[in-house]
Amino acid sequence: MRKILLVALILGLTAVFPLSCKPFPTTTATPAAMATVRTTWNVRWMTVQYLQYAAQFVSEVGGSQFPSTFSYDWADGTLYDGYSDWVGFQATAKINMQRQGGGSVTFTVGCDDGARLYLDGNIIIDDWSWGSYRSHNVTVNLTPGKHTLMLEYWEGYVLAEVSFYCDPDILEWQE
Ligand SMILES: [Ca+2]
Repeated sequence: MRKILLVALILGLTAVFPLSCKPFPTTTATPAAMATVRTTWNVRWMTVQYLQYAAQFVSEVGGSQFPSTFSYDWADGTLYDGYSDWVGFQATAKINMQRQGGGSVTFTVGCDDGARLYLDGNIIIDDWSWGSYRSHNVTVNLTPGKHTLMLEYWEGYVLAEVSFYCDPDILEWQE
C-alpha cells in the first residue's frame, strides 16, 4: 500500500512539475567564431659587428613587434633601447595567399644600411651592404595558403631607415 502511495505521489509530482526537457545534443558542429588575423612581425633585436667583410649579428638584446607593413626613419637617433649604431634585427611574419590558385605578389624592402628578405627560407631580396637608403622590389608567385617571411636588417652608423611593403590581400585573413 505504501509503495502504491509512493508511486502515485511521484507520478503526481511529475505531472505537476514536468521534468525539465533538455534537447538531445545534436551532431551538427557549431561553427567556431571566426577572428580576423593580421600579419605582425616578431622582431628580435641584435647587436651587429662588421666581421670578415660583412655585417654579422652578435647577440640578441630584446624583442618588439612591427605592424604588417612599416616604414621607420630613425635618422641618426635610437633604433631600439638606446642602440643607435651597430644594431639590427631578424624579424619573422606569416602571410596568407587566399587567391584561388595562388598569384603573384610584389615585396618591397627599403634599407639603410643593409637588408635581406627570405620567403619560406629562400632569399628573395639580398642587399646586405653599406649604403644610404634605397629600395628593392621583387615579384614572386605564391602558392595558396600560409607562408613565412623573414626580414633581416642592420645599421652601421649615421642614418638608419627600413621599410617593408607588399600586396595587402596577403596580410589579413579570417580563421
Ligand atoms: Ca646607416
